[in-house]
Amino acid sequence: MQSFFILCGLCALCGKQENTLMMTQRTLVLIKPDAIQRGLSGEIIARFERKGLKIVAIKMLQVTPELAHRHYAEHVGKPFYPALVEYVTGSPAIAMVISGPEAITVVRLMVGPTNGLAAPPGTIRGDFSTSHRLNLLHASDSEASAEQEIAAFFDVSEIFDYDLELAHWFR
Ligand code: FUP
Repeated sequence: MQSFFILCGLCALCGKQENTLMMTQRTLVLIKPDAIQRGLSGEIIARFERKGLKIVAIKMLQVTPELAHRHYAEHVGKPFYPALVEYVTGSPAIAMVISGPEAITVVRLMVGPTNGLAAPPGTIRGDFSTSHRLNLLHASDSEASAEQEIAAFFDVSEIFDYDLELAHWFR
């Protein structure tokens, strides 16, 4: 089997090449209105920070119906769609770009399955949601959607490129 030699995002810090398939990725996380109304945004952000992931962009915003429509385009026409848009546009949300090794997969694993009732304990939805719709947050599910969603929520000038000083204690 052919293996690829890929440099991880930390090579500039540690000065070594990592013989690993680990890829530094960026993903969009949207802390949705129910999480903010329930006072869970700090808990959610802290989980990503404690994991060793890096927040490279963060802001509060009111999701407009247009942005909701674009973000949930694949669900237009489904029975739950009107309630979904009403929920996500009904109160402010917090958008973040999170960076780290395999961040798209890692963040999705931390978030858990869509339905809070089915999400295992230890995941954010599993620990705090009992709802299919009010499931606290969104996280990109692929590289293509991460790229598209980051561009939809953030201008490039709002995304920061910096070194996490403690990175060598995480990997
Ligand atoms: P996820 O990727 O886990 O956020 O979930 P989906 O993209 O499948 O669904 C997007 C949102 O639609 C969910 F966050 C909640 C809502 N939804 C419902 O309200 N009911 C459903 O049956 C499925 C999804």
